Amino acid sequence: MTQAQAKHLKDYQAPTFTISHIELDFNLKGSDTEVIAISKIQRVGEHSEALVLVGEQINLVSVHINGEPADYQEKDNQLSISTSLNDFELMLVTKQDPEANSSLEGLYMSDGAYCTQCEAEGFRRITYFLDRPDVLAIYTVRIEADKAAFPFLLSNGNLVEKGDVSESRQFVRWEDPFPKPSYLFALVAGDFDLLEDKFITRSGREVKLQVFVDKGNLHKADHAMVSLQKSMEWDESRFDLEYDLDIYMIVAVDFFNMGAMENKGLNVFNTKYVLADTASATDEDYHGIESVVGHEYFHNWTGNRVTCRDWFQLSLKEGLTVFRDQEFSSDLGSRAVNRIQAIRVMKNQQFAEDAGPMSHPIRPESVIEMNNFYTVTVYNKGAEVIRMMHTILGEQNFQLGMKCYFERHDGQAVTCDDFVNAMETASGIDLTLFRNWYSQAGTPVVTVVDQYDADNKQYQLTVSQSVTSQGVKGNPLHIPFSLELLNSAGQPLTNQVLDVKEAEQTFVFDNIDAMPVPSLLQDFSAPVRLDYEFNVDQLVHLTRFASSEVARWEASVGLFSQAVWQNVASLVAKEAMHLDARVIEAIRGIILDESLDKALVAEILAFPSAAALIEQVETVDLDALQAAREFVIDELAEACLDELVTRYRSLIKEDNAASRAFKNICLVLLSRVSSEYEGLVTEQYHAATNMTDSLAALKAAVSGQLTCQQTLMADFEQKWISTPLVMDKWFSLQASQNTPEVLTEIKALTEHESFSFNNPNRVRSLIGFFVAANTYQFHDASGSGYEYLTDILVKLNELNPQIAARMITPLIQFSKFDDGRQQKMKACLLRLKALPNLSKDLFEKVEKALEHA
Ligand code: B3K
Ligand code: ZN
Repeated sequence: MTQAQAKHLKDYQAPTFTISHIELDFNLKGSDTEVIAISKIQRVGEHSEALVLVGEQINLVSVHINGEPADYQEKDNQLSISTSLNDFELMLVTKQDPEANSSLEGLYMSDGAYCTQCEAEGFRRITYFLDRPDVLAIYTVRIEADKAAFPFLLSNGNLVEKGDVSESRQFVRWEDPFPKPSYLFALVAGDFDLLEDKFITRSGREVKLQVFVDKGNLHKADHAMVSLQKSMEWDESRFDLEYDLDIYMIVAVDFFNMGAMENKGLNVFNTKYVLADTASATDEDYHGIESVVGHEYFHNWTGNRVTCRDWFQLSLKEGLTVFRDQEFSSDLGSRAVNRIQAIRVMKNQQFAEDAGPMSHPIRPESVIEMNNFYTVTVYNKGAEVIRMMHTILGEQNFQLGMKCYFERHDGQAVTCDDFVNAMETASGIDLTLFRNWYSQAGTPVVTVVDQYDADNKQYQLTVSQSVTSQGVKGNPLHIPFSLELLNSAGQPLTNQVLDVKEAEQTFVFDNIDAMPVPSLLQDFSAPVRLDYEFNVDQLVHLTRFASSEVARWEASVGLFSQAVWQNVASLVAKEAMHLDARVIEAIRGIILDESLDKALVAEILAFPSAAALIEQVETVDLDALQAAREFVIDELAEACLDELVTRYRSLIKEDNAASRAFKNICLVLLSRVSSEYEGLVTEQYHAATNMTDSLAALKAAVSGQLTCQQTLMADFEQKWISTPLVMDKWFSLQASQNTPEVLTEIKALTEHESFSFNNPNRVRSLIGFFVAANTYQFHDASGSGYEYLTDILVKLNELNPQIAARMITPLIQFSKFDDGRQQKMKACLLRLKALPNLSKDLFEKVEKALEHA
């Protein structure tokens, strides 16, 4: 039965009891696993209410208070305990079967190892508890298990005791000195290979670093270890933050619902974000590992030392930590490329979320299933909001604000307002209007109209803003609007950040000799849609002269997008398609410009995806879009053939990630123009000494539908059949095929020996990839893609509701599609709504989508 009770931020109440200490005793015995929890509980304030704890999917064996059987009631996942005591010890005994737990929340098994995932509300699947982030307790954990099968028994904090219970069983005891909320609790028991190293903090303390991986994978743990060391060093130098325990552990498991989890001192990671060697991981994988290892490490201060008062404040830790990991990657690698990738997530995914039924402010006001709010809005728009504060305050004031935040709140569970207050106090800058970013949903539209007055040598910009979310109009926001003005020779006249605070404002620039070309909203200085009518000449000028590399990329996206939409219009008007020679020349110039960062050129030549283009318009004719997009890319590739071949041939000789990225995009473009280049593809595939190059060759073969495709795919499969993370890449490639047969093939692949519906990585790589990235085939007019996704969701609704709710996204973002497709998507949602056992996770999204239908 669905329990679909929404919780509201406005109803927040402080806890009426608190728990200062908890001693957990795990007796790991498969389906008969027992947990004894002894908590020291204190009544808060004067009241006579019962103590109400929450628990799910566990069997209660006994309840004692101060050693005596207690008076309790267990109903609807709540354990209500009546007592007049103000300060007491509660002992609970519960049993559960981790092997039967396919939701991967609470205590479960991954490939024979026990592990836990408690955020957001998984601890209640371990014992009845005050499972809310504003109850902070000191944890002591005893784990007992079979010695041979589980040589490593891990939990948070420091190992204080270890011994044998019998010949076959051993125990350990861990103590975490830092009070923490239950969502940061973790336990792992298993047999692993272990990579050990250390880090000396700037105050001279030695921290033991451990990375645990599945047996046989030790050689793939180095990059994660180095990334951890770099993260520790960076947090000291840029944020003045030092690690606080004597040990930091990372465990990689293959069965995991998301990327990783920042449990205190014991991070649990998806293998995807740990394991790498050049043979099996791409440059992109290496970058992802560095960024996620950093992200989880940075949580130790922004999340663990200072945590959230309630889950509505999730962006307090996530927005801030994403901002920190983005800065980490940008300080270590290319700032422009990292920024471009972050902008893509915002424009392609977050804007779509904000335009759909799941639109919510970065601090949501109402939630049914908390797991549904680990969103691109809370994380990525949340990070943009922190970035805007950073832009408004500047690095120095921002760091003073961080310092003030930790001085005030270390060891506490606080709100987003507390963070903004600290920034305001430390900088002296008024952030009153800025706070609207936390409470308002929707993507603001910033419209710019410019005018040049030759007599007075004045250039004038009128900037207006408006935001509506689900029909509700919002208030003006404080928008840092970064701009550069370029003269006709490409020289910068000014580069500054305007403070836009009103519904409409005019900015005047004096001593401007001629109409300049404006680079607007540089580097995406605010998460808004920019509405300004650029013409082709202006965009070409910007691709050549904008000081910001990100702005050059943006201008190229503008050129490409305009070309596609003009051709869509031509198709609708039954006119011939055409590509402006100026666009071709601009792209040719970029391919030939040796002074440009190769990684940037690769980003430019990646051209906006169908999904990215759909985000630019209100409604879409998918068939016309496909034809127009393919036409523009083909025209560009054909026109630049010689240049692409030349650059490809010289790039082959270089051995670095940026050159590989540029070279591989050349190969993809060449392979779509003519089968003449098939030789280059097979040559690269066979000569490749790293996964980046072999996978790129394979991609070129699949996207160009070359005859070698089948042979290469079969070769790859046979080579990597025992490496699950590489098979994920193969599954995604299969799912990426833009052919009508792809759905039949996907169905067959769910029977493949490497595939399992129980493993989220496999499900995401095959089915998740198809629904999210194979836009044309998923949205086939027959509705077959929608029906298939619905069949899968029915299955996952029982197996793993969190994954089901993640994958439903393309089915609820239907507003831009034609009536026929919309009707078919809605029919699928109705089918889900009728399920007798619909999970809270799917219920919340299906209901919202149907409300907006
Ligand atoms: N905090 C975790 C995410 C937990 C998701 C729960 N459904 C990972 C992270 O953001 O670092
Ligand atoms: Zn996080």
